[in-house]
Amino acid sequence: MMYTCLGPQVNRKMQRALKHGKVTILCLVLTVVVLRGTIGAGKFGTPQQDFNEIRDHFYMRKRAEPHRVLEEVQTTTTSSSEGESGSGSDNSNNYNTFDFSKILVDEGDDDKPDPHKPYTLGPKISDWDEQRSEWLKKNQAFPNFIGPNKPRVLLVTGSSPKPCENPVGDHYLLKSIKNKIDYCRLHGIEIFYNMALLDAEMAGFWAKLPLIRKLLLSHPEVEFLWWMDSDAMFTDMAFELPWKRYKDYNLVMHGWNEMVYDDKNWIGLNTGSFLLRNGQWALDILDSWAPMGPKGKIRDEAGKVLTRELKGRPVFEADDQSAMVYLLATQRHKWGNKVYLENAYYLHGYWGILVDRYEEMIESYHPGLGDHRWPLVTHFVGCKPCGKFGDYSVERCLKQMDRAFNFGDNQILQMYGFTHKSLASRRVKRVRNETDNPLEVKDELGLLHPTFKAFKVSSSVA
Ligand SMILES: [Mn+2]
Repeated sequence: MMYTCLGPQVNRKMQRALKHGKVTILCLVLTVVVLRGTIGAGKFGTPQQDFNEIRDHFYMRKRAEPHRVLEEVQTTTTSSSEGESGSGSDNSNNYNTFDFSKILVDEGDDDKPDPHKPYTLGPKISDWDEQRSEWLKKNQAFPNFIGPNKPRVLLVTGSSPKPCENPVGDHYLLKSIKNKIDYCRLHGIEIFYNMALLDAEMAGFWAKLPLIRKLLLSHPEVEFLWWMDSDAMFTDMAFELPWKRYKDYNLVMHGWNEMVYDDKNWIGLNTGSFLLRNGQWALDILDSWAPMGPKGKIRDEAGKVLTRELKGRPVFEADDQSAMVYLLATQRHKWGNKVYLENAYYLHGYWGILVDRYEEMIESYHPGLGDHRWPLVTHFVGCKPCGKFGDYSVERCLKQMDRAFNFGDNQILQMYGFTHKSLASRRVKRVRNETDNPLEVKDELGLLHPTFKAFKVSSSVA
């Protein structure tokens, strides 16, 4: 109809233009098809995912030309499929398609350490007990005990300064820190979340050592530092540690004396969740613990020694846990009398033996027990949701981490009259009716105002 209204000349021109357009579109489609084939984008992905994968591929290779073409294609797809209004051509407001690597600045290499200098965590300090008690005397507003048998505790955890390999890993880190914040708020414990690598030599599982030393020295008011891995979660929100039991000890780890001292078994103790008392003893054991840590040749060679000397240890570079077993097993006379290996409750609890029993625990027991009936901590050893590869199926790890999180979170939600619909569900349901007498409500576990959190009214405070 439109063609007939125009002259034959114009008509032919338009047909030619249309043909050109068709060829252009055909070329684009072919490009995408070929790219999908050659770089192996997701076989069953949506077109959106395919474009993301293709785009990521090119960002990785830093090839500007094809990436520009693809971004244009993508812009048109998203705006047409989602019917976006507004300025149109500009995609810079879209978080979904933004390539995060654009803002990651590479700051270059770290300073290379002098290979002839032996590694130390810091300047030698040998009178920390005197320095610290002097400080505590002068600063009585910052006591190291906040109640009878209630030491001031700093829980320290953290994760890599980089985003996770898969963004879902960051979501699990968020769940993990939320879980720790909940426990610590209830128990009057302070939290430190570290994301900085303080000492490039001590990357990986060794990073906690320089961090712990720094925090002990900067916070003399802290009596116990509680290290907890980011892959460990509190599953008993009501369990208060038996602080009195540890009054004569400086290091508390989950473990068994026979397995460490007799068998030298590399899993005789676990360093994913442990307590270290602030004092000269702590600085000394950190100094003795650290030498296998520096990455590269030292760590690799030390790994061989540990695998040879410890029972059941696979071949890999030196790790902090094996080094601790080795240190205690070979120098029991030096450290043993101040180390408490706890197994009366789960200061660390291996997830494999706990997660399938949560329903049974709910059926038969209640929070506050901390042991096999209701574990204080569920530790996802071998799951690496923030890394590239773990030792277990990703699906099992993430599913079970959700269950552990919800298991713990139900104890928080009950205070406010809610619970998760199931251990697998993010959604919640009401378990208590609203009331116009909110202060009359007593929560089931008494966690709204637990006695272990009550502040002592001190007479020394004016
Ligand atoms: Mn761990």
